[in-house]
Amino acid sequence: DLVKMRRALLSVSDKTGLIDLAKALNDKGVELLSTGGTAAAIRDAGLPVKDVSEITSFPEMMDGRVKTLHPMVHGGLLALRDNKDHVAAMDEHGIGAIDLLVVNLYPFEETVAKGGDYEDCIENIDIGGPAMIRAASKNHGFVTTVVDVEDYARLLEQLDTNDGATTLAFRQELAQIAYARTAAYDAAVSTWMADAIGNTAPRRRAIAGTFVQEMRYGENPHQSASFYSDGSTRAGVSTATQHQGKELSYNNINDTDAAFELVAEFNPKDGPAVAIIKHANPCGVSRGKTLVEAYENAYNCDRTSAFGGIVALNTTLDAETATKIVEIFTEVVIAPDVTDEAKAIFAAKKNLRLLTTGGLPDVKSGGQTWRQVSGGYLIQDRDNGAIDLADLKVVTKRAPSDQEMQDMLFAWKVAKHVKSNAIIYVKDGATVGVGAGQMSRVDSTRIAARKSEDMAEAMGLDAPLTQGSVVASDAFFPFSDGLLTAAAAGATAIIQPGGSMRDDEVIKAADDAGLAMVFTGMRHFRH
Ligand code: 93A
Repeated sequence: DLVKMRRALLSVSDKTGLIDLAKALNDKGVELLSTGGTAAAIRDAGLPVKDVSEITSFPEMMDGRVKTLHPMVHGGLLALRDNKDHVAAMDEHGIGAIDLLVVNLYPFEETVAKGGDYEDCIENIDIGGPAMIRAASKNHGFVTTVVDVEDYARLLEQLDTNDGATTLAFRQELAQIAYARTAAYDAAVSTWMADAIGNTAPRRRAIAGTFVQEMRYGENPHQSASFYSDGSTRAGVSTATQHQGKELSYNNINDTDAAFELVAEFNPKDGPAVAIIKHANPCGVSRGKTLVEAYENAYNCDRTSAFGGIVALNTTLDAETATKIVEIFTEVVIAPDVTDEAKAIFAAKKNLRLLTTGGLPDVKSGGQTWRQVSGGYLIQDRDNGAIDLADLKVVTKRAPSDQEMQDMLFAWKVAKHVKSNAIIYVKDGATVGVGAGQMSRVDSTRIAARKSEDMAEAMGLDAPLTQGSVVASDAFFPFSDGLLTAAAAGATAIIQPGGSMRDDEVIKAADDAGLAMVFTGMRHFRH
């Protein structure tokens, strides 16, 4: 199963490592064929190379749209060398076998990422490259396909150990990698087009991504893991710049994403906001007159859980806030930007990862989210649902005060980012109790209230901060028990979707307890 490399076709947009590879192949006596720009680069380096246009007897034409799409190329890649009809066809038409294909594609993803216009993106859809990659990979019994600069060294190693040949196992592995590349490439094209034409329906979408990095491990050390990009340029953990600290882990990426998407709910024009996340759920979210005040209030919601958390800010990290953050162990801090002073303060904490994103994601933007289940993928629109004052329906005798309204809208935004069943107590623009991920709503209500009691004790307060708070529930209260628990903890107003069979019972309980309650008509399950 060893195939000796005699003739190679090199056609690369990214010329990194090209000359070293061409030199090494030439030294091993491999004949080099190449397309315009690649051939010119090889020739400039003083190495012999034949233009593909010479073997096709056609010039590259139509701005390079047609350069390798020719039987002299595809016959040379696809012919089965052990099939006498194929060999006869090669002889008849003077087609020379191509044993090695080295291609990397027009930089479509990079063009999209750079904000290229429609025409630009279209021109950067590579046609000939994927056609050759798919042909050569199909014929991996005889042909070696390299699509990634990273694999040049491995190819040369193979040739060194096998006297200028590659093994079948190696060619199979490279073919598998090659098809992953063409699949991801076309998926990127389809995803870009869906966005460009405004098709936001989760139908007939390509599910694929481009490999970015391998992680040390997954959720647990016995699981391997990697990160794939879907080509999105959304401000967030996947497009952020890391300034210091170890590489992000699987859990870090997941939690940092949750943290930043949550804090982005709060427009910096309305003041600074901070979210602290543990295990993808917030353990404190707050606004503040200053960023440091927002951080301290978020921290005071649940100091115990904040230890080892992820901190997300909706505005530039300043020195004062940085000084506060480093008082406890924090895994990751993510912010749109950072001041030099804050950076210097963080520099002393080697393990703390600092990420900046240059901006906030648009929480109202569309797009899809998807998750895996056994046997397939579940795809849905991103939960970009939002409500404002006009959407709220007051259902109790007492209408909420302005302050209660403000806090309820704040709590509702947080509820969207808390695993169901989600219960969030908020007072003066800060969460004071978060109940997450419980199977029963009343348990979430109890847990959040109990945690607030613990905090009051730890902080030496007379009463828990849930006294005089408002409560958001991500879905309706099926019974009045949850609502009564919240009232017992001191809540004065409730925001919830409504829509339960027992709404009447729940509304009556609210009225009896003197609570104000509003219905949103919208649910925010998050599982
Ligand atoms: O425009 S294409 O789709 N038409 C082709 O026939 C073709 N053949 C190779 N693009 C084509 N390529 C691509 O050209 C390769 O995939 C590679 O990315 C690029 C190399 O061009 P050059 O050698 O001129 O720099």
